[in-house]
Amino acid sequence: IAFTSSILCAEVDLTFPDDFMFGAATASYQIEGAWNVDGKGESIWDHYSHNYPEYMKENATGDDAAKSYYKYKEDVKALKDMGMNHYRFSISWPRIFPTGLPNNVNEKGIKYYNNLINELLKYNITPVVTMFHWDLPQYLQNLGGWTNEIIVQYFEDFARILYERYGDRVSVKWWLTFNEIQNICFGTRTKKTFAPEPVTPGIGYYLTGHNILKAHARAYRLYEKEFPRDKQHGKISIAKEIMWPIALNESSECDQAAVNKNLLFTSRWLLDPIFSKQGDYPQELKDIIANKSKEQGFKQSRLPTFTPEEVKYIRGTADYLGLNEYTSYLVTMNEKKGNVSMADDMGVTIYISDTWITSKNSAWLSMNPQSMRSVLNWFKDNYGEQYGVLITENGFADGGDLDDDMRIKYYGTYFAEMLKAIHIDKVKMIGHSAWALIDNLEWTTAYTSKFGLYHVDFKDPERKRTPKKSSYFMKNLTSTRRLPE
Ligand code: BGP
Repeated sequence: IAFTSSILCAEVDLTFPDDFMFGAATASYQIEGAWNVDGKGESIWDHYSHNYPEYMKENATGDDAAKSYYKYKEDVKALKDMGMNHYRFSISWPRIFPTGLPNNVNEKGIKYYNNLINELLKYNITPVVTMFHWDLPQYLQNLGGWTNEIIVQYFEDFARILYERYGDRVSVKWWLTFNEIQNICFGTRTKKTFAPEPVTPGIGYYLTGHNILKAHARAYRLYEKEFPRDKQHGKISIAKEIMWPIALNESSECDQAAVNKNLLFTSRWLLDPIFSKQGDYPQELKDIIANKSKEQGFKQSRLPTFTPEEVKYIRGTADYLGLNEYTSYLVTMNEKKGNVSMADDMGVTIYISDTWITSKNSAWLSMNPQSMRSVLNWFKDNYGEQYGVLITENGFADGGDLDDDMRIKYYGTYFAEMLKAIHIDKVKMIGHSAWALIDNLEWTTAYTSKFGLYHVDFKDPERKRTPKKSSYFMKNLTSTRRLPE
């Protein structure tokens, strides 16, 4: 196995702590298929791929995807064969409530995830359950989706049924309310690559984040109130994506400021209300958006406000941090005026360096292992060391080869940086979930980029799964609990 961790790890203990959890991740729309089977309702991704095929890469759909709805036992077997001890998967809201409204539970949908959870528990694999990984019921989108506050109530109702039906088994104790909040807000961007269809930029974007923060807090508080922890022992968080910004010119103060501004608009915006001591949006963010709004002739800021009660209600609603950490980008200041958009509010331009190893199969992904250690330290320095971190996603895209040496190199170097964070920087780490367990529909690139530890033959009606070389790397890691020299 081509591997370079020895160089990077010379100064660090290569052993993982005993309680470090190894696992892999997927999401419902990306793997399940069976889009209209057994009473499942239409999701925004079904709607989008069926109605705007030209916006999907190669006109793809997730109608069948990797057929995990039928093949989940094989997915669990893959986890078992790699010695993984957790599986991060998501629940399709329209499979549970076909319209998203809480008055019509689809028992067949409930049963599918019950079967999956039971299969995992059979092999002692801990479920890490994401409640929402982007496949919103279209019916709720017709009400305005995340921009309509009524959805906060419906999300709470959805969370309740999940706690009721799946939280009973003691092992279902890791919950994530939302996957990548910022990306959900971007779903409302004007670029036609992402469901749902665009809503007003610079307004819908902030409104989406605002309502999601409220919905997240509702699900957290509901659990506290109705599902006493002495019975369910659960831990709840969100999965936040953070791409690590690096100053284009390290010695330029202006570029350093761009780093902070980028973090403010991409991460602190959504993390501060939950994780900071004072709660609420950062003052700096409020000021920037208020000023821009005023210049643009708005009577009030485009950033919605929380009441003091809401600040208190949202603050502290996480028991750990779920972190999707893939890569870095270079940033430089770019003050623009005029446009009502988050990009212009932020005023930072993003580049990928041509000296980095990039993935040919992804527009945004480069191999930047130091981003892992940087993000982990940034989080600890900003929000305190009490929060353990579960890497909820991390992985590399290629064209799907079984000999996936680049993926092995990626994981090796990222794990090395994670070990530095654990042993040298004393970051509290819970574990790591590789994206992805199997090849799947990757949103904007559909079936043209592959992240799986297992290959899926999408031409085969049976969707044959085959372990890639990286799956053996993982197997070695889980059995030795040590990075190879
Ligand atoms: C994250 C998503 C995953 C997964 C991954 C790979 O943003 O949470 O669902 O898709 O990125 O990215 P992409 O599919 O854009 O290549």
